Amino acid sequence: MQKQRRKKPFPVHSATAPEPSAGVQAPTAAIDRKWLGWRGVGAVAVVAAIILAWVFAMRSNPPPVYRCEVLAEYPHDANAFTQGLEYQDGFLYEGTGGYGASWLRKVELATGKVVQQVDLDERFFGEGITIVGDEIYQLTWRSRIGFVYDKTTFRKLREFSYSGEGWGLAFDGRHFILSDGSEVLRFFEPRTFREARRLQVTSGGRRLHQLNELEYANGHLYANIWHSDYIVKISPRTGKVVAWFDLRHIVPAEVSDNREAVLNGIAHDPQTGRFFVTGKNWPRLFAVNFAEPARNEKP
Ligand SMILES: [Ca+2]
Repeated sequence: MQKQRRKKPFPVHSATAPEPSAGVQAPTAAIDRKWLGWRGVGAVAVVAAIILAWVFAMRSNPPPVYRCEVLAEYPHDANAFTQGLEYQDGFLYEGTGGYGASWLRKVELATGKVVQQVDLDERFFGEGITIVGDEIYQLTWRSRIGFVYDKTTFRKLREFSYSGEGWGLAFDGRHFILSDGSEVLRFFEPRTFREARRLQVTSGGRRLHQLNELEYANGHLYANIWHSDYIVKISPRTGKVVAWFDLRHIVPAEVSDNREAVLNGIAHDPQTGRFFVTGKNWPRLFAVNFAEPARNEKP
């Protein structure tokens, strides 16, 4: 609940303050009071103007929207309910969701061939994944348990726990970053998984809810928004969305009647600068360019 702020009164003379005993005010005292009164009104006007300017600045200047450029298309398993996506050295690492349909996979980019897979127990609904060194981290939706795997062997090394729901997961070189469907991203210490800070994400001054799969690249966070065909680019320092990327043109016709087959999954290839994106149960995966063109295309 938002606390209601009480306005602090300006330090002018109180109406109930005792009057001078002489009955007739000295002229200088009257001028002082009048002057202080005008000064109070002026101060209120200045404060009001500052607040209005701040509100206007927060509400205005929505971030630019860019149409995303498609560089290539690749096959994607339409049975994969994609919740986490990463890329390294020609291979995609994908975590999927669904009870009895959650797994972690290593997939050859060019062919879509699965080269390694570990299935989650059917009690768990898999969520976001991220790679840190030789390890892969995977969240679960509501079980508050995450799994750590050896990246080479896919052997489960250990588990970790966290509060709340797990949706998307990324690593910025210092902290894990976790989304949970709200507008708040939580940052966790890598060794202890203790919460280090929270970041509220806003776009044009408004809170942006339903943040889903994440990717950290080049000092920014990229996020899917659940049930949306857009990806946002977020400043991890301020939480402000600095750009929107329109991907409506890549949604496959095959999933148009499936409401849950939404755009989800972002992976960055630092060697080429391209990103890979796909969706839940999509038959295709795309290499795209998130570079911002010189000419802004408004939706
Ligand atoms: Ca990702």
